[in-house]
Amino acid sequence: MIILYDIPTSVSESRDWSPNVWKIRLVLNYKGLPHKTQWVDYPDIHDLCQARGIPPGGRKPDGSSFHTVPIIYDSKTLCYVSDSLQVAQYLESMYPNRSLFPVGLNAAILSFEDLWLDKVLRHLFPLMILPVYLKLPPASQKYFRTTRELRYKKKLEDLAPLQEHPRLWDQVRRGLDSMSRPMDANGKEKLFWFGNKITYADVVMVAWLLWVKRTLGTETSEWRNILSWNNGRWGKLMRHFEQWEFVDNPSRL
Ligand SMILES: N[C@@H](CCC(=O)N[C@@H](CS)C(=O)NCC(=O)O)C(=O)O
Repeated sequence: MIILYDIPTSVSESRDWSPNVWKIRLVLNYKGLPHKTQWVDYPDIHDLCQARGIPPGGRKPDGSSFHTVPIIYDSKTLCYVSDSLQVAQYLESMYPNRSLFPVGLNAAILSFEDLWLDKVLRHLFPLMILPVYLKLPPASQKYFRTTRELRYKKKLEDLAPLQEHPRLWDQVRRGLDSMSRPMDANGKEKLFWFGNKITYADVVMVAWLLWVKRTLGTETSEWRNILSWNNGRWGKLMRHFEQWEFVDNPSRL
């Protein structure tokens, strides 16, 4: 059995939201690997890792490291693994069925997240930080506000003032345009980054889009817009991945 550590929201019926954890949940679900989520609040991640000797998964701009989820514990190997890419590669090497890192594509897949970060994520961050904060339980909220306000040198409420939203969402739209263009070159009807074959690059895109979906909600105009952009490309991708969008077992969304 595999344990997947994740940070909960305060909403008991939909606790999952963390994009980095969703990458691994999607990999586990895609590969059909049984697992169970263990919830841990932000301020407790450090102690958990210290106690179990789990290496840090995050790096601050000053170069120092910090502990992060996702973390998995695999009872088959008695191993803890942290950092989403390392976990994904570990799962690929231990459980190679339904490969997400096809031979010959490793370099392209490993560098994919930097591209996605540059084109899309950096525009999404300011828009998402406050909505994420509002969903967290009090202990995580306090930690999140302190660490993020230190990182961004702004109050969370000032990261994306309402009057700036149209401009910021337009940047997100243009970022997604620039990801859609190379995908269109594979063929407009092809759903995945490498055309017909699902890889970890698609998992990365879907996990970050799930972050938006689960944080803002499916009824928001922002989410509906994303689904419709680029001739519905993102909507089609998300619909395809719905079969792996569950927490722990397929009956729990
Ligand atoms: N490089 C790490 C980054 C993971 C990460 O930043 N996780 C966030 C949750 S989405 C976290 O645990 N942050 C802990 C903190 O901010 O103290 C990965 O890809 O797994």
